[in-house]
Amino acid sequence: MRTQVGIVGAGPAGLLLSHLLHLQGIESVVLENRSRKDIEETIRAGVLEQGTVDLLTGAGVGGRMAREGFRHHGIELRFGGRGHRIDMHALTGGRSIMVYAQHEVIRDLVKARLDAGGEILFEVEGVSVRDFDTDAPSIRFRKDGVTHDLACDFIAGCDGFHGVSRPAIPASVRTEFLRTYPYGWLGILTEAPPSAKELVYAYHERGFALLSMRSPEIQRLYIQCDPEDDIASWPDERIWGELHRRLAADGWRLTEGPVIQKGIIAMRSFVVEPMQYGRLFLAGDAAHIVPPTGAKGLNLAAADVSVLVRALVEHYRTRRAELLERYSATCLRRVWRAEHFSWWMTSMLHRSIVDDPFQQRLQRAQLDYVVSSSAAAKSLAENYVGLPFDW
Ligand code: RFL
Ligand code: PHB
Repeated sequence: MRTQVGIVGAGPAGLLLSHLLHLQGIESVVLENRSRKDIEETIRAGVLEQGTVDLLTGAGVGGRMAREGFRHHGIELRFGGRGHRIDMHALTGGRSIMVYAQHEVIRDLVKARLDAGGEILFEVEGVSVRDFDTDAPSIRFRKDGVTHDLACDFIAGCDGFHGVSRPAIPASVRTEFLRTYPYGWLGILTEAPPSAKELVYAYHERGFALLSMRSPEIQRLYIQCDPEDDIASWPDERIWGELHRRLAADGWRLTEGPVIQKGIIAMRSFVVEPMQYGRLFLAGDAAHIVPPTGAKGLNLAAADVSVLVRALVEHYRTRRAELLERYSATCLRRVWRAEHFSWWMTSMLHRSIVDDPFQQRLQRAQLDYVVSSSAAAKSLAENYVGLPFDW
C-alpha cells in the first residue's frame, strides 16, 4: 500500500486534513481504530469559531452546519444571580460563533470523504508509525487480522491525546508541558428545549455551570464536579438540583427533560514541543489539550490542519520545505494563545475546592471588570470567537 500522506486518526483533525488535501489533489489514507458508528456518535465539542466555520464552508462541507447549526452573536456571563451579555459580534467587528456538535462535523466529513472515493479504514489495530526520521516513512497496522504497511511521504499524527504518534517521537527531542486542574465537568444531554438563546457561563459559590444546546429540542449542560467522582453518585435529581442553584437568575427558569446521556471529564492543559519530528507532523489533541471552558480544542485542531495543508501544498507544488519546517513554530504561537485563554477562563469561572476567600474576591473583581469595561470584554470576545487563522 502506498499514499502521499498517511493519517492516523479519524477525528476532526484527521478527517479535515484528508479532505482539504484531496481538494488540492494530494492523496491520503486515514487509519482509525474505532468503528464509523462509534466516531459518529461520540458526544464532545459544540462551539465552532468563525475561522473553523469558514474553513468547513470553503471545503464544501458546511451545508448542513449552515442549516442546522445555531449562529450566536454573544454569550452570557452569569454571577451574583444576574446575567451579563458579552456582545461578541459588536466587540469584534462582526465575528460570531456556530453551535454545531462535533459528531455532526465528523458525520459531514466522513460522508464527504467517502463520496469523493476517499479511503478511511475503520477498526484497524496495532497501529505504529515508523521510519519517519528517513525519507521513507510508513505506518504498520492490522486490519481483519492481516498486517499491512502503508508507505507514505509524510505521516500526520491526528490520533488525539491517547494516540501512538506523539509517544513515537524520541523523548530526548520532545518537551511536554502539563497542568492538571482539581476540577471535572459533568456533562448531560437532555431532551428539553434550550432555556436560553445563547450560551450561559455561570460562576457560583457551589461551582461553575454551563448551559449550551444542540438543537431546538436538546440542551447540553455542564456542572463543575470532582474529577474523581463516580457518575453513579450523580443521580439525575442531584444534577438538576445543582444546575437550578448554580444557573439561578431573577425571572429565569431552567427547562428540564429526560437525561439521555451523561459523563464526567477531567480537565488539563497540555502542549508538546515541537509538534513535528522528521516526516511526522502532529495535529490537534495529539499535540495539545485545553480545558473545555474556552471551547478551543476542536478549533485548534482545525487551525493546525490549515497550516499543515498549506505547507504540504507548497512542498508538492514547488518542492520547497520552508512552510513544513515552520509548521511547529507557526502552530505553537496560536496554541499558546489558546492555552492562555482557556486557562484564564477556567481560573475565572471555577470554584476552588478548598475555601479560598482571596481567590474568590479576585474572581469577582475579574468578572466585574470583564462585564463593565469594553476593553476587557473585547479581549474576551476576540479570543472566544477566535483570532484569524493567519494571526
Ligand atoms: P480526537 O477527536 O480525539 O480524534 C482522534 C482520533 O484518533 C483515533 N485514534 C487512533 N486511531 C488509530 N490508531 C490509534 N492508535 C489511535 N488512537 C486514537 C481516535 O479513536 C479518534 O477517533 O482528536 P482531534 O481530531 O485532534 O480533535 C480534537 C477535538 O476532538 C477536541 O479538541 C475537542 O472535542 C475539545 N472540546 C471542544 N473543542 C472546541 O473547539 N469547542 C468546544 O466546545 C469543545 N467542547 C471538548 C468540548 C471536549 C470535550 N471532551 C469530552 C474532552 C467539550 C468536551 C466535554
Ligand atoms: C458544548 O456545547 O459542548 C460546549 C460549549 C462551550 C464550551 C464547552 C462545550 O466552552
